Amino acid sequence: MAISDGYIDLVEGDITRERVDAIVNAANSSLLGGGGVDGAIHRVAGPDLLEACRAIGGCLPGEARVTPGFHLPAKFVIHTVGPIWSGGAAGEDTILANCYRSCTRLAKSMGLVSLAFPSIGTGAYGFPVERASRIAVRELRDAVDRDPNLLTIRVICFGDDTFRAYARAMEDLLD
Ligand code: AR6
Repeated sequence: MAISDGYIDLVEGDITRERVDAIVNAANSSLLGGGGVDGAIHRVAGPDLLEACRAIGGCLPGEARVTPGFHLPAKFVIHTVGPIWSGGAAGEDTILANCYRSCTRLAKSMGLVSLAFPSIGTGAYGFPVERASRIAVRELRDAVDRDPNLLTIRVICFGDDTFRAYARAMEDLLD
């Protein structure tokens, strides 16, 4: 399943298969791997990715760091760290928005023009997907508006529930 609003291509699938300039990883602050999309990316990229992450030494929530993609079809991996959901009054929205901004800013500084994002924060970290999808859609549309060189932003949803939440957010947030 796939839809587009002229800013974002929304796709149901597996981000490790994306042949783009960079895929985004929903990592943790250690950058030393984990489950979910992080585990999937490390499995396909191979052990060199862990070494590259170890050399970086960590990443604060809302920030982003880049490594090569190694055995992935994507050239680079942009690692970002979402907020750990604790009810929504602890700055989670801002941290999540900062994740998207940090990733697109880093991509722009490197001249990368095609990016694929997972649904950051909505798995192990527990961010409600309806709320997260609205933040993601808003931030990614703003990024496209700010950077005319950004050709492609894909959001890769793992499963139908996530896809439907993002599709609703794209529809509801049309001006
Ligand atoms: N392609 C695209 N999306 C995926 C894939 C995939 N191959 N696999 C899972 N997802 P999560 P978080 C979706 O838990 O909530 C890790 O252990 C998943 O269904 O990966 O930011 C890290 O090391 C969900 O919709 O990331 C951290 O410790 C979305 O990706 C922690 O989890 C995000 O779920 C980060 O938690």
